[in-house]
Amino acid sequence: MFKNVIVRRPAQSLSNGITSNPQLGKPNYENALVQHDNYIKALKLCGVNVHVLEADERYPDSCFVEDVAVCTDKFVMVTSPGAESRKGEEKEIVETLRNFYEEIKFIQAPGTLEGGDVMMVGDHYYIGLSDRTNGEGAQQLIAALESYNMNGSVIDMKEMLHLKTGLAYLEDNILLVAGEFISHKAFDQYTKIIIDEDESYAANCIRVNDFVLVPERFYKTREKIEAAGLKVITVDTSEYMKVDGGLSCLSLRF
Ligand code: CIR
Repeated sequence: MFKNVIVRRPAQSLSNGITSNPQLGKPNYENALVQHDNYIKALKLCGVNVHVLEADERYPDSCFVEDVAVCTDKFVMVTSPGAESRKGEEKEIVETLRNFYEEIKFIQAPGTLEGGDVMMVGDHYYIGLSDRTNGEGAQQLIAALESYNMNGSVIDMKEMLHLKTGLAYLEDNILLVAGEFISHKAFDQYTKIIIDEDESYAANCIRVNDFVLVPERFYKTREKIEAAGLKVITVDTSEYMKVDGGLSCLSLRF
């Protein structure tokens, strides 16, 4: 069960966020704020306490707070973003994390790691080796996990921005999979829900206690998740999609 969630309000500079989809246009700030309000409301429906941090204009992507820390039951790892414009964002979360964790660890250079590349399945953490997360960063996280009797493994990847761009663990052995992860051997033991190519953005869902948050207007994905017996809440994240962000990126859950 998750008790706490941390989010950061979007900055007006979100329009300068990193994107691989410039053809979608720039995010509209007013809409982004409304969508963020609705995201917070949906999280509250899941029964968690939502801690809302102020916008940080210096970092266009700072609302994607998932990338700056990896929260486990026993410790928190402050990451080291691989994207140049995001370096330093991680420092701004440390004071907040001190309210929740006694054990705070830090990824050290030359290691890089972004939380979007880390997927928790019980005590096991899958770590995607993406353009943002390198082997050194992954090994530092694995060593920290092992010192607390947990473990991790690395996943090679080629196409996706982050591991969780194409994967979401929905508990009960159910895994949402898209694109390059559909036939990845590492995930053979799971009951897979395969995301259609035209809905691949919707692979970035989150299970929060009794509900799965699913992006709005991805009808086939929603149907498949409901058919697996799970309760769905939809949230519109279209403004965040324009800068490659989704439901998981917008929060830290622990
Ligand atoms: C970035 O490229 O860093 C942001 N525009 C999007 C971050 C998405 N975060 C995530 O998938 N965890």
